[in-house]
Amino acid sequence: MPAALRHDWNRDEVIALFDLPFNDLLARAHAVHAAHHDPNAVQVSTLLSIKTGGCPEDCAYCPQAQRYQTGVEAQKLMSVDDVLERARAAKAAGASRFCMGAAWREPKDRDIPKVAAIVRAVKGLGLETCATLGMLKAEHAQSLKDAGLDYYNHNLDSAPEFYGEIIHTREYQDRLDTLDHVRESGLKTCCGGIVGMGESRSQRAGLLQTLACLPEHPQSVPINMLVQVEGTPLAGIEKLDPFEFVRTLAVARLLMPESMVRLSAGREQMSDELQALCFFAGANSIFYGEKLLTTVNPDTARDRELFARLDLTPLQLEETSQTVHADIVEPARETSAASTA
Ligand code: SAM
Ligand code: DTB
Ligand code: SF4
Repeated sequence: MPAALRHDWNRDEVIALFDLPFNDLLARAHAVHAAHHDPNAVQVSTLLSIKTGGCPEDCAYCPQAQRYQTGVEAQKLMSVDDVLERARAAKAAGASRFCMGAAWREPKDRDIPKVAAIVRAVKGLGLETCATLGMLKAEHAQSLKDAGLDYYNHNLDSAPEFYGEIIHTREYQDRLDTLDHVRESGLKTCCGGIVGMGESRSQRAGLLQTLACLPEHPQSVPINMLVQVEGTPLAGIEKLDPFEFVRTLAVARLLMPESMVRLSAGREQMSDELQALCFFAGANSIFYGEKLLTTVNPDTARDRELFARLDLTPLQLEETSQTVHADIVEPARETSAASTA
């Protein structure tokens, strides 16, 4: 029988999980994964940057911060029609959730009705909706919920004691406050972080410990491998051992058994074999589509083939199960059959 969810992890307990022999950790994580989820189903979201670049914040990893010379051009908020066109394409390609990102510190009052109109239109296509717009006030969270938003993404990004080395323009507590507003409005929470920013194992444990000790486990937990972008302060930093990334996913699965754990940014730089290990360790969600916000994601043909080779199927939304996963399975099986014939 699945164990009760815990919210009282201490740091040493989480570090002890990281310190398990790799195979023992993966075996335990996979057992918990299979007890709570179909281990052959992966939730598929498509990401769109609806307002790109020009951000006043100083997040050391981010290509959209105005102060870094990364070549990302600042753009205005996209129109409802332009977003809808991209959402229709994402749905046709097999995504069940459409995630919209804006390079804002926080939305202004005047932005909320515009984003609400976008959310309403995308929701009308029968897609789940997610937005990530920066810090959020309680009344803004409520307006977005009323417009049909399902999830709000706001990451803790790192352990509390490492955060100050990465971001100076807002506090860890600001993030926790936004998460309170999101949860209290009835929105589902998507919250995770980034690894490979020069943090220690104890600090990776600290990120996961903080996530698991929130009043509710986030329904969706994106674990991003830092995508190093030229011009950002973190470009050129020593790369994290990929097996340590797998350990991070496995520990996330053990701490938050019912959450969807997303193998998030960084897949373009990963081998198929590494991604397969991530799915075994408990990852059951990805971003699908050739772009994340500003950086490259694996092309859809590669992902379709990977799903076919690993016998993975996209998790379907119950109410739209007949329509949402049109392309992602069938063409891949043909590709795979052709390549193994
Ligand atoms: N501006 C909003 C905010 O920061 O809350 C929303 C968009 S922001 C780009 C969303 C998340 O993307 C960040 O919290 C971070 O976790 C992730 N991210 C940004 N740049 C990244 C990178 N180079 N590699 C991995 N993850 C990244
Ligand atoms: C999340 O945790 N990762 C996504 C999504 N939430 C918004 C963003 C990844 C961004 C990677 C860098 C870029 O493409 O700009
Ligand atoms: Fe701005 Fe978000 Fe990038 Fe930070 S992560 S610089 S807040 S867009």
